[in-house]
Amino acid sequence: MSQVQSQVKTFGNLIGDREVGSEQTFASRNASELSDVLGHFPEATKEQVREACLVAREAFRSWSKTPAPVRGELIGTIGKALEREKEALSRLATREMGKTLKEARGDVQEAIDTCHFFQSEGRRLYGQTVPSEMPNKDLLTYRRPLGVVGVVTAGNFPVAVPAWKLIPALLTGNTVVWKPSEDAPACAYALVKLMHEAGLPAGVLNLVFGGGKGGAGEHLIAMMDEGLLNKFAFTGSTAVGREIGAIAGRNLLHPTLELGGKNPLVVMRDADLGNAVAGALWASFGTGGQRCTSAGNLILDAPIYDAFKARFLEATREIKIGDPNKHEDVLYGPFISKKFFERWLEHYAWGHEDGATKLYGEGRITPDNRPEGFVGDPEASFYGWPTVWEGVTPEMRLFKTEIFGPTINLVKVDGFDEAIATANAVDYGLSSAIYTNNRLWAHRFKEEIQAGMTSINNSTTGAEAHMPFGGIKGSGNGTRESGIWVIDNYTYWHGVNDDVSGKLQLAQMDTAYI
Ligand code: UN1
Repeated sequence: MSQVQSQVKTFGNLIGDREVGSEQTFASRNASELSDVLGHFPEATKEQVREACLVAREAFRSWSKTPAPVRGELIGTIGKALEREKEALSRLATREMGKTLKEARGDVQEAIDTCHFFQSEGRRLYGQTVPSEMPNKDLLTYRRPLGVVGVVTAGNFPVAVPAWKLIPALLTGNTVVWKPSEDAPACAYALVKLMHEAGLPAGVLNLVFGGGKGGAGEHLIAMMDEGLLNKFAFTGSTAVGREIGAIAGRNLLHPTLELGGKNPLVVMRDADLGNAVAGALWASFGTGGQRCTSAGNLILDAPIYDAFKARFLEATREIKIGDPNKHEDVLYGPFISKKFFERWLEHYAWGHEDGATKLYGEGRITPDNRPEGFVGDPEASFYGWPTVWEGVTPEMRLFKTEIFGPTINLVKVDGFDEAIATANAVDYGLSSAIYTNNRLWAHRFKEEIQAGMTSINNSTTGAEAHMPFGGIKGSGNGTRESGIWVIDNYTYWHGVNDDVSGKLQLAQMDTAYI
């Protein structure tokens, strides 16, 4: 082990008030400089994951009884701590995940906004009083926490997306065991430490590290079958989401599932082309295409096809790519991991085999093959060329499959009806966008698009922290994150009949009957 590596810290799982290591560890690396190790993290064993669930179960007893306004105040304190640590946490996210600093700041800001939003919800976890059929009887409803929530998150939004789950789950009185992405464990550790230091009691939020398949993620999912979890919340692939959904289903749990997307961005013949090109460029290549809200297909109305294509390609050639730790002005950095890079690279073969035409892009950026705007060290990490395809049709894998990297398809259609049919011809339904000034087309798009989120004259990305986030079809099971709707996912309704009449009163029955 070299001098430098031996100074790298080894972190533990955070279970209750203990930091617990495991025999096996994995390294988290600077996404832009793979030789730079941020830390070593444990591969939590099944016993450790079970232990974390038991600790969370114990902590639930007191946390669920803590008055909701008090829990809300604590969420507010966490929000303030995040504000104080915003710059440090953003830089950590940029280093670990490879997104630009501007975006990392947005990632942390979204978590801060989430805290601000839910802080006061602690004072608004209203129930209802309901009129009874009978005199001298009160009917009341209460929201109750579910219990222990298992959380598994992806690495592309290492702060915001976990916060979408942790903050409302905790606010409503649940306790949590969180398994973050193996691509962003340092951000997770920093976030949980910050929450504990802000005053969150030990055991209320537990952190276990490791991989998905065969690792801590799978162990946590298995805890549903052991009866140790009352809810599961997941952001990640549709394939894993389906497995979680099946296991949750047989345990009668209703999981929160935020899954993949293949989001259409439509540009109609009357659109403001400058605005559309800017939005499409960001939707396609921002975050290196590694958002679940990134655009997957640009569906272009025939009359503007050539003009759009020319301007889009010109803008694509000018994209600045490189190490976001060193260059604040790059549009995107490296892939979050080799695994994601390799998956992305595979789509080149699909494109060629299925008969699409590649207009731009050369796969991995290498020392002797780099785009004009590249300012990084190609050997330090995995960088992908911004890639543009045309002649893509709905049967092709390029059209149908979420690729999660810097690649985009130009799909030519003729008129609104074909545009909307093409936009709906994928198995996903997360985000969507249309560029048009025609109010009827915009209206019809809102009505007819199969998606959980829609932008009119803006990118497919960029949902705000108080709007319902989530999809339909292969993008999820209808649960939502962000905003007030989330409360329903982390609580159940408890109906209470309080009879003060002093005699037996029966609903739906004539009392004289008994
Ligand atoms: C994700 O990619 O998992 O709407 C979340 C957006 C961000 C969140 C993306 N606010 O693009």
